[in-house]
Amino acid sequence: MKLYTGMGPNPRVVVIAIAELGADVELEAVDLMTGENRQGDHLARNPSGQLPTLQLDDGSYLAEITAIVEYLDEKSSGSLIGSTAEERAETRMWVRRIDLNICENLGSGFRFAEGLALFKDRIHCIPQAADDFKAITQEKLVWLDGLMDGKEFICGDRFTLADILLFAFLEFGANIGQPLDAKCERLQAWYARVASRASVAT
Ligand SMILES: N[C@@H](CCC(=O)N[C@@H](CS)C(=O)NCC(=O)O)C(=O)O
Repeated sequence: MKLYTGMGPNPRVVVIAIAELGADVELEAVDLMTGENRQGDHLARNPSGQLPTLQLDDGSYLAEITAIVEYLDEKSSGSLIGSTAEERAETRMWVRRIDLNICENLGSGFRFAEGLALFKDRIHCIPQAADDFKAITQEKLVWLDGLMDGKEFICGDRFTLADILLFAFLEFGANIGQPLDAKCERLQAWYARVASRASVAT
C-alpha cells in the first residue's frame, strides 16, 4: 500500500494511525503548497484533490481519513476502532462529534483567514465567517473538556481514532493561532498523554 501524503492535520491523522498499527505502508509526498494535489495525477487518485489518499494493493484508491484508518485497522491486528460492536459504535460516535464540531470548524477558521491566500482559488471561502468558526471550535472544546472527567482517552480507557483525530487537529491549531485554551484542563492533560505516545513522535 502507498499513502499519498503531505502537510496538514488530515495526513497527520493517518500517519499516526499507521505508526500505532505498525502497518506496512509506503509514503509518497504530494506538494500541497504548489497545488500539486489539485492537478491531473492526484485528481485521478482522488477527485476531491485532497490529501491523504491511500493506494491499496489492488491499485485502487481510498480517500477520507476515517475510511482510510478504518480500513488499515481492519487489515491489521490493531484496535483503533474497537473489538466489539459496542466499542466500534462508541468510537464512531466520538469521531463524528469531534470531526463535525471541532475539526471542520477549526479548519474553516484557518482556510478563511490565515490560509486564505492558499485556499481562495481552491474552495469557496467565507472570510467574514472565519472568526465565528474559530469561536465555535473553542465553544465545542470547552464542551468536550466538561465531558472528560475521569477519562484517560476520549473513549474512556481505550486509545482510538477519536484521540488521534482530535490530537492532530489541536496540534495543528496550536501552530495556526487556534490553541487549546489553558482553561480546558482535562483536555490539556489528555493532550500531554497522547503527545507522549511513540506514534506521535513519527
Ligand atoms: N475530508 C477529507 C479532508 C482532507 C483535507 O482537507 N486535506 C487537506 C490537508 S490537511 C488538503 O488536502 N488540503 C489541500 C487542498 O484542499 O488543496 C479527509 O477526511 O481526508
